[in-house]
Amino acid sequence: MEMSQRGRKILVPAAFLPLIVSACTPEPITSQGEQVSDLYTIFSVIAAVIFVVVAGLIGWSLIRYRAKPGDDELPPQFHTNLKLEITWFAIPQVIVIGLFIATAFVLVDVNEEADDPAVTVDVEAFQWGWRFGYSGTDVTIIGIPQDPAEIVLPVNEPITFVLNSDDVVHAFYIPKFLNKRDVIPGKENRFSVTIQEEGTYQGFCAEFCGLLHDRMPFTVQAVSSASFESWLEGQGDDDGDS
Ligand SMILES: [Cu+2]
Repeated sequence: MEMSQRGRKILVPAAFLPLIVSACTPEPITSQGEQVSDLYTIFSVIAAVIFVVVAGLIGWSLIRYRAKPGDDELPPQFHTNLKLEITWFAIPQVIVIGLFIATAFVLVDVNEEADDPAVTVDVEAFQWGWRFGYSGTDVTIIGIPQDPAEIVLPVNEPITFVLNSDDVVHAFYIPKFLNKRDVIPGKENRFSVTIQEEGTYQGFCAEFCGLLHDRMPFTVQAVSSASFESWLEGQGDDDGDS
């Protein structure tokens, strides 16, 4: 009786592992981020089930086969159980192949560039700030440590970011996108997202790039298409100064 209660004390919290793990992931606000988040959840649930089964079996065999008073000899020893060995080889293979396929599908989807993005933002990173150019307009928003950039983007429309660096390697990171891309001098990186929720989201440089690396935050404000259009027009009137 005491054994099963103790077992339950360990196994019940273990069942909450996926919740604990997924709590570490920011709530995604893009359709691509949602796919990544779902993938995390699948991994977490499978990992939690494996943990519970393995820990449970170890616990059970420790208790069930423990030495009892008067047990002076080793229990019968045996080796080779082909069926069992094939089973415990096959199960992890199936799980890993399944996770690999699921990951490949998500990666292909997430990396797919929008055919006809509503907005293309040319992002240039430099020591230490960002230059955001709205392609097809002369609107440019520049952020420096004393005055971080605030950019505005529409929701429910595909947006493509084109990343370039003036100097060293930086990384473009908006945690709520669940997406982080290196910004490499001489190599253009591109990705597309569709933001699904209006709001203000913080962005960072996520690659140590020198003294003021930590002073490169920027803000993304996601608004309705109509608000975005009028904001963009307003920026044009100001000669694109932020
Ligand atoms: Cu940087």
